[in-house]
Amino acid sequence: MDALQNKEIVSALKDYITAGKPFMGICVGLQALFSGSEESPSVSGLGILPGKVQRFSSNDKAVPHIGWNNAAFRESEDAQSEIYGLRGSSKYYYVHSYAVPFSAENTRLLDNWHVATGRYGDEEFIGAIAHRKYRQLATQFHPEKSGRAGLRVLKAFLEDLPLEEGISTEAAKVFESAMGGLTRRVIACLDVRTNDAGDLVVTKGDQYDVREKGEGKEVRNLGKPVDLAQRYYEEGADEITFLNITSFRNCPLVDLPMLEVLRRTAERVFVPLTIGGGIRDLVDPDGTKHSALDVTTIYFQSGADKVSIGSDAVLAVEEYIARGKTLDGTTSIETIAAAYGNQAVVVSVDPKRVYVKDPSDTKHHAIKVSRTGPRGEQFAWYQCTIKGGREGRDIDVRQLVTAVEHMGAGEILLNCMDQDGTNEGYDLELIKDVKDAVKIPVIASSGAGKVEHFYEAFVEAGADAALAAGIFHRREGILLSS
Ligand code: 1PR
Repeated sequence: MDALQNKEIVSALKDYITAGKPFMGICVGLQALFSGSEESPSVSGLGILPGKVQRFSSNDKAVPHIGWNNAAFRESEDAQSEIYGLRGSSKYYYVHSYAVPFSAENTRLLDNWHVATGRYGDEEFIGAIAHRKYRQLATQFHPEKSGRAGLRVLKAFLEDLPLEEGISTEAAKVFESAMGGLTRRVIACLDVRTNDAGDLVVTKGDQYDVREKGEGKEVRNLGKPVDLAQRYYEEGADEITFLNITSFRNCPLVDLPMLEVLRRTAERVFVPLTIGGGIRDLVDPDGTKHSALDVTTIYFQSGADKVSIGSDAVLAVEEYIARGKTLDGTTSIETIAAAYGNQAVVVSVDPKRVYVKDPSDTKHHAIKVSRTGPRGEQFAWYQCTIKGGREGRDIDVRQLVTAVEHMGAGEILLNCMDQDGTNEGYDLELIKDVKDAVKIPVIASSGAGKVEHFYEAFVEAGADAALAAGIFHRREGILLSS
C-alpha cells in the first residue's frame, strides 16, 4: 500500500477495479483489496472488499503457512465447476502468515464473488476470489509457483475463461491431512559449485565431502544445474533449492553464474526456488560494500523466492546471545525479513553431533540419540558449524533455532552432517527436538535413502517439509507428486 500511495495511484486503481475492468491480484494483491490488515494496522487497504486480513494463530501449527494447499469453491454449484481453471482437487503453493479468515459473515458480504477457501489447522481462509460478473480474480496462493495447476489458472484468466462447466471434482478425498489441507513438501536440493575444470556443476558430498575417493579426487559432477532443476520440477518436486556451497571463498557481489542459473531456471520451473550460500554483507575486491539485503534483492530479481542463510546466521546468533538475547535490527535475517517478509528467509543449519555420556557433561542442550557414539555414548548435543561444516562453533542447534525465530526467520532448513549422503534416513530425534523448540516450519534434510524415510520425517518427527539430494541424483527414489 505504501508503494501504491507513493506512486499516487490508489484512487485510480480503486476506480479501475470498481468499474469492473480486468484485474488479477496475487498474494498481497488479494490482501490489498480488503479494508486493512493486522500486519500494518495503521495502513488502510483499498477497501474494495469488506473484511480484515488477520495473522494465523500459531497455537496448533507452524506459521508462516508455507506449502501446497487447496482453493476450493464453497458453494455447491461452484464446487462442481472450474472457475478460472481452479480445481477443488488441485493443490496450490501458498507462502504467508496473514490471510482473510472465512466465515458465514463474509459469504454474505462477498455476495458478488465466488469464494474458494483453504483450511490450515482449524482455520478456514480465503484462497481465491473471482468476481461473478467481471473478469477479476485474486489469489492468496501463487499461481506462478504452483506448477501445472497454477499455470492453468493464469492461462484461464488471460484467455478469460471464467467458468468452465461440468468438470466435477473429488476435492473432499484429498483435503484430509494433519494440518488441514496443507500437504507436506518434498524439496529437491542441488548443491552447486565450480569443478576443477571451471564448470558450474551440481555436486553431492558424503558428510559434506564432495570429492571422489581415490586418485585425482575430483569434484563429483552430477549434471548441469538448470537441466537438473527442470527435470526435478517435471518429476513433481514441490520446491527446488540451490545451495552455492563454496560461496564463502570469494565475495563478488554479482555471483554471475548463480544469477544466470536462477534466471534460466525461473523461465522453465514454476515452483518456488530457494537460493543459499553467501547471503551476508559483502565487500567487493575494490572495497565497495553491499548489504545482505542488496545481495538478496539481486537474487530475487533473478527469480529466487527465498534465500537461505547459513554461516551468517550462526555468527549473528553469537552476537545476539552476547548482547543478552536482544535484537539490534541490523542482522541479515532481520533486514531481509523486514523488507520481504519472514517467509522469504530460510535459515540453513549445518550441525554435527558431539557425543556425551550424560547431558550434564555439557552446558549445551543434549538429547538421547539412537545412533550412539564411538564409545557407546547415548546422548549428543548438536554443534552448529559455519563455512560448509569446516568450522565448529560454541553454539548448539537449539540456541540457534530459537534465536533465529526471534530474529524473524520464516523457516529452518535442518541438515545433519553425520547423516548427509548416508542414505540411512533422517535424524528423527534432532528433527523432533527442533520442532518442539520453534513454531516456524522445519525442513528435514540429510540422509534420505528410500521413500519410507520421507514418511518417517513427516509422520514420526513432524517435519513440515523434507529435502533430499542424493536419492534424486541417483534416480533411486520416486518423487512424491504434488
Ligand atoms: O554458509 O550461508 O554461505 O551457506 C552455505 C550453504 O551451503 C549452507 O546451506 C550449507 O548447508 C551448504 N553447504 C556447504 N558445504 C556443503 C557441502 O556439502 N560440502 N551442502 C553444503 C550441504 C546439505 C544439503 C544436502 C542434504 C541432503 N549439503 O544441501 O543436499 O544434506 O543430502 P542427502 O539427501 O544426499 O543426504 P552459507
